[in-house]
Amino acid sequence: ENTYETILVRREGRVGVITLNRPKALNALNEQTMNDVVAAATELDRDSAIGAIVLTGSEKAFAAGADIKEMGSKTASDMYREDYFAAWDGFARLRTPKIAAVAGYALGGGCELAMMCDIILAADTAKFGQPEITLGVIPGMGGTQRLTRAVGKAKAMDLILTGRQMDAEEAERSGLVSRVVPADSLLDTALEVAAKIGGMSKPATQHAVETVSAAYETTLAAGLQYERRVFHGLFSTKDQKEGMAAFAEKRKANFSHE
Ligand code: CO8
Repeated sequence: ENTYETILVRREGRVGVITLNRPKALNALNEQTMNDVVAAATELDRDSAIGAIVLTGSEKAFAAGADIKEMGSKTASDMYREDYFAAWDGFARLRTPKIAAVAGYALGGGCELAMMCDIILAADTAKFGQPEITLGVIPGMGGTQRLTRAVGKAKAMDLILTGRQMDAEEAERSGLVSRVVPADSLLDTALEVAAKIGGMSKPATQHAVETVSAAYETTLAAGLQYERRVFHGLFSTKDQKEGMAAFAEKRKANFSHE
């Protein structure tokens, strides 16, 4: 399965693991990485044998941002014509739960890529930041929008205008990450969380991802209506019948992901 240039892909039970693998560039994200991650994650998303995706990097860096060397000499017209990095939207949109397991640097596009995932788990070594301002630009892969929704305006402005890094503890306190764990147990924790999610009904977890994500984009009334429609609709799945029968029969549910 490792036919990719910039990432490693493996499966552990119902969990797909994508590891960013450009160690010499601290996993800086170039177009090849984007194409690799989007292709691998899309394949995992479509596979009913996979119930969760873990995206991780190295001990030193989740990803130190978009590849500055690839971008540096492009003109505005190049960027517009290529619609540079727009394909990342295809990753953000996938509905199979995605967990970012972040150790070391998650800067610029690296922080933005983590925020495209549904859950961020951080090692105590993690450092988050949007340093684009120091390069004479602003975040361009969702930082001004997703970070602001995650941590609020005051902290987002502070981070984006100064370019400073935020450690794991501050990231947890601010609501950007769901848990901080010792660096040497990061991957085990991520795999454990992913295996647990992967054992649930995949249609249910996918709809949970879609409905929670909608809370970022809609009014409360429309979101509640959407949630109720999705809830009603899930009664068409075999997994709903199995899950509720298993409860009544005091046994563990055995989901078929249909
Ligand atoms: N791009 C390219 N190469 C990088 C990047 C990067 N973002 N980050 C690190 N590298 C390379 C370094 O150039 C170096 O290569 P070499 O050995 O050939 O000189 C190698 O990785 C190791 O890096 P350092 O020697 O700098 O390692 P340090 O431990 O001294 O420092 C840091 C680590 C602090 C992470 C430092 O590397 C750094 O500041 N990196 C840049 C961080 C940054 O500014 N990121 C934001 C990039 S811009 C961005 O992400 C915009 C996204 C939106 C694009 C959307 C388009 C529409």
